[in-house]
Amino acid sequence: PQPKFRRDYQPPTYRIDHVDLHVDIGEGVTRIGSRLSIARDPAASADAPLRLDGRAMQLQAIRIDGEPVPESGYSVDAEGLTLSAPPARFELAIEVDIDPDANTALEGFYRSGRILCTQCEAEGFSRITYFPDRPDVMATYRTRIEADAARYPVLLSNGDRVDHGDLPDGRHFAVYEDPFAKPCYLFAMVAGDLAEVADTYRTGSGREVALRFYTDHGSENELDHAVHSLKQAMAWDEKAYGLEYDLDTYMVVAVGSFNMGAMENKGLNIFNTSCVLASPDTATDGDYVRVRDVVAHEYFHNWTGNRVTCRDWFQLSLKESLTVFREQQFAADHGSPGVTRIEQVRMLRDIQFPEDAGPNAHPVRPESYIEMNNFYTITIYEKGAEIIRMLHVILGHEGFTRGVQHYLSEHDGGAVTIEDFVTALETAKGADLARFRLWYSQAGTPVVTVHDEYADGRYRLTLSQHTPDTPGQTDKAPLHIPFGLGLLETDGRAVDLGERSLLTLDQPEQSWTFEGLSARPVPSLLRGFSAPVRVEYDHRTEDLAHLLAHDSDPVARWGAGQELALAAMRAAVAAHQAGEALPAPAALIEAVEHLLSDPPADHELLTEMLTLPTERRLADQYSQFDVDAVVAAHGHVKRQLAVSLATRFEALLTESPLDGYRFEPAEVGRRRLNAVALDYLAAGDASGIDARCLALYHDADNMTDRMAALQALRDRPGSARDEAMAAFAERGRDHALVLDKWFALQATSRLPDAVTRVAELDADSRFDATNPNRVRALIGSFARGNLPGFHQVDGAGYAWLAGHVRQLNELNPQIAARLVGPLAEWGRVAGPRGAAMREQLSMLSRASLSPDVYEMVTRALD
Ligand code: B3K
Ligand code: ZN
Repeated sequence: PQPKFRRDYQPPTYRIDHVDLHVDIGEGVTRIGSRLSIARDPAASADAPLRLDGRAMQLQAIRIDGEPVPESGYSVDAEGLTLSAPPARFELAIEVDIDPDANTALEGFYRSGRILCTQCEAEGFSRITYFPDRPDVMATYRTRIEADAARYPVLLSNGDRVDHGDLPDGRHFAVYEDPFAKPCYLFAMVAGDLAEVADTYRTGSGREVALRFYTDHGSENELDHAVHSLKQAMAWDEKAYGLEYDLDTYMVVAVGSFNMGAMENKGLNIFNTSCVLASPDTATDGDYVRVRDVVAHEYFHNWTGNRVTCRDWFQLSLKESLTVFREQQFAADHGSPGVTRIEQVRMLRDIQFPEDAGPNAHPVRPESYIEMNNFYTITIYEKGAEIIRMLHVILGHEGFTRGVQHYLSEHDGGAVTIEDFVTALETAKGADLARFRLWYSQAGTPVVTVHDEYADGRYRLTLSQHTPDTPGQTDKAPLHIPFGLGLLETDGRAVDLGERSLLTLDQPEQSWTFEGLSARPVPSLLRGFSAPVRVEYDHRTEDLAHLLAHDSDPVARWGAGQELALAAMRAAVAAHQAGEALPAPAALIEAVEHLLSDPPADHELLTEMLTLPTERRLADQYSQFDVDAVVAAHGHVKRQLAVSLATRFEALLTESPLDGYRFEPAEVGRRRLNAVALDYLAAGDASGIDARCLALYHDADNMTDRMAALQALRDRPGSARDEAMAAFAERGRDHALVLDKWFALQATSRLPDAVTRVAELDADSRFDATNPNRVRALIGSFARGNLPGFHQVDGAGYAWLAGHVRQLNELNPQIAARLVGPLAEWGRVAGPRGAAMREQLSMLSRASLSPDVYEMVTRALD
């Protein structure tokens, strides 16, 4: 497979203004008839060929302006169809046959259980019909679907239904029109026997929008939260950005087999059930948050993505990062802003930083790709959103909001670039973002090194920056880094820094001096996580304890606790490697005890502060990490904390209210705090903990408490665990998402013989390799969430994963490619393990691979 390059972009030679689709769903085969209104770019030469993409389809007929095209007029290959010299303006009619039942890749038109549905982003439309499958070809669509009325009573496509009726032989049809020109990746259709939940929303300008949610019969009672979230999102976008919804209907369909979370098709979103269904009995508080935020995210795409879309896929972050940032703003307005931010920072550090330091490091605007689906990464999404957040900080809230509004009105209906976006913000605000743009082109996490000195009332702070080399990129230029700063006095009060609470670091090295201080201040660095950088500073332990006790910035306060814990864990790693007894984390215990004696009122914030850095974060502290030492050190610090503060954790536990589950901040905070306390009590082997967890499991009236009990029992062999797990499997019998949780618990359990256990599970009749959620629950959770199991010293975990990559390479290349990631980290794993991981990759590289897996494997081996 050959890569595509950003620099090779050429505008389309032919425009397609309108698409008329006739979809005839039959037994096995589906016939797609398309009529395309096409016009050549006046600047192009008269003999310019027209290239249409198309895969996995059988061409049945092709006509230009009603006349069959002779065989000499076109050619077909495995990737598409070329018309040698079509007229300047014409109507092209094509008929193809496709087979949704044979489509296990879940791209294009495919079956999910009893539902037929589409997924076109990034390049799935060319599995439905021949078409220029690129986002800068925008057309209006009219779609007529016909199918058996009993099997597929509900027929949906983008826009408004303009006609429908019965046909002979028990068939029926529906016609949809979408008045907004759109790229084909936003096309969608659905056919199935679906339950509907309907509601309405009145926009600020008084238009009534019909909201229709669809799901398999039996789960319609799990849609209330998503419907409510959608209305919140619609209202929020009006208030925050002045943006209203633009069609008369907004439809959402839940499907059980879906490669990602959800898809923002115009007027007809398609969702993974995991991101739309929620009920107290089946979804945790975390799931409720995710559903709310994904529903909002897809809705926000209607402006940032649909009304203004991407010129080409190298610009993916244009729509994704801005939409993620808008989602983050929405989330902060509907929960605890500090906690939402802390969770974003945790994810960046745990997952994005390692990606940016490994073989898959790529700029937020990549220069090349082989398979676009491989680029829906945490870097494009979350680092991209951090770039938008920095723009928000630099331009200020008003300036940024006006800039986005200006961008949307200037480019409405267009397919544009990241450069167009940055320019629009510059124009609106009159700012110069020349150096800032480097964030889009340079990969790698910048390191900001901090030095400070204090004498005679003067505090001098020096920041220097450096971005490490990444594959294909060396010698990076200094970036424009907004650096949030606080200085705390000995009594915990903050020095008033005025404008200098936000420093601009845009040189290799810069210094700032603060005068008139009565004592050496404690620096609170990178407040709010104002830039996606690593900070290197030789923290004093007492400074960290001071920040944990007093910092008014929740992110820096939480971060200080994380640093304290990491220091304790690093000391334990060193001792483990030296064969010495692991030291007691005295400073950490003291700081946490102090915290618990005067805890913040926000229970969610307290929970974050009590949650230790993950093993991943600890591993990320080393250029190469020692698996055994990391696992031992992490476990040791947690146990020590648990044992020393057992009575404190005990005191945090509270009873659930008797009036049932409510998804509201105070209750969420209470449940989270309970869960973390229970987790510590289990880690510290508190007496009676098993019985207590089992009782909580049985008494719980909601999934959050039930999961807290199961998680605490997960690594504890014994009858309580067995009983709870068996009861939970039983609950999952009729609910796929619950059973996914059961699989994930098994896969992440630290009980011995992890590989044997997961291998048994994939032979279990409930495992289904064609269902991405189940694959993620078992295989993804094991490879990413079970450090000792995956890295079992005989290499069995690596071999097991590689076997699944091989199997999925045939079934679902997109999912297979995602599972290469854990093996691609081989360079960071010390000792023979790293070599064994690499060996699995090179064996994979000799197999016949899909472009998706090929790209990930070759990058990992480079
Ligand atoms: N835009 C989709 C993701 C499509 C992924 C294609 N492999 C969902 C989202 O970001 O909202
Ligand atoms: Zn998105």
